[in-house]
Amino acid sequence: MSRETRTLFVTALAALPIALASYACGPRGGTTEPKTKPPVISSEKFAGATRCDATKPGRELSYHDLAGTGKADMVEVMATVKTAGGSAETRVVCMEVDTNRDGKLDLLRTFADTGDLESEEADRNFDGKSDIWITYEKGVIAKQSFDSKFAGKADEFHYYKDGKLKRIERDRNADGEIDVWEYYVAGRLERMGVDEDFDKRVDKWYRDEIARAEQKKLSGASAMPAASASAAPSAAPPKKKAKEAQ
Ligand SMILES: [Ca+2]
Ligand SMILES: [Ca+2]
Ligand SMILES: [Ca+2]
Repeated sequence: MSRETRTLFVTALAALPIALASYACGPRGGTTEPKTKPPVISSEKFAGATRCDATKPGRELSYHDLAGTGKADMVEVMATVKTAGGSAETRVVCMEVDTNRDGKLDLLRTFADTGDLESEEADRNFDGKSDIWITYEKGVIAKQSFDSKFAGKADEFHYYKDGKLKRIERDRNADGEIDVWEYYVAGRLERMGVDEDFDKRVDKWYRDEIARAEQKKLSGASAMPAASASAAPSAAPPKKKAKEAQ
């Protein structure tokens, strides 16, 4: 099982959802009973962990030793939920994993009563603080937030519609205000607005440069819009969108 755990972690860095398939089927069958349990379960550590509150009535906590080291490296919270058909069923509503086996849980997943993935949260640098948060709507990715500098707060936000990336917002100077807006069409960066002096207004829109860069990329050359390139006519800065970000 150690390989699976490792795979999970690697995937957690880049694209948490992909790893889910292997877990959704449940590692429970293959796990051994751990001799020791991790010191904390996440309710206190992860913001989105109310689903993990095993003290609620009808909830049940179980510990698993995926790596076979004798220590628990995974916790699951089961709850009795009502299915669409009206019958009661026991399902996993929360799972937490210690991906690097340092005794601390660093990956959290919560599931809706329907069984759909609801949220993911992870501590990628194992400093005890979450630095990536993902939310899902009916099991489909809706938003990803990153603390890209491990500074204690999210500074990069990816928004999705119907599971497809639509917009990325970045806060480059860590003042809590978005200063780069990137818009994606069919998975490709179409235009980008940059607030260069951090006054919350876009100073430069890149459009033609991006199109040219895409062309170059296709012909094998490296590509990003050059800062010196002339900017396309500017539209009003998307202020509302900046506020959307937490
Ligand atoms: Ca860990
Ligand atoms: Ca962290
Ligand atoms: Ca900023």
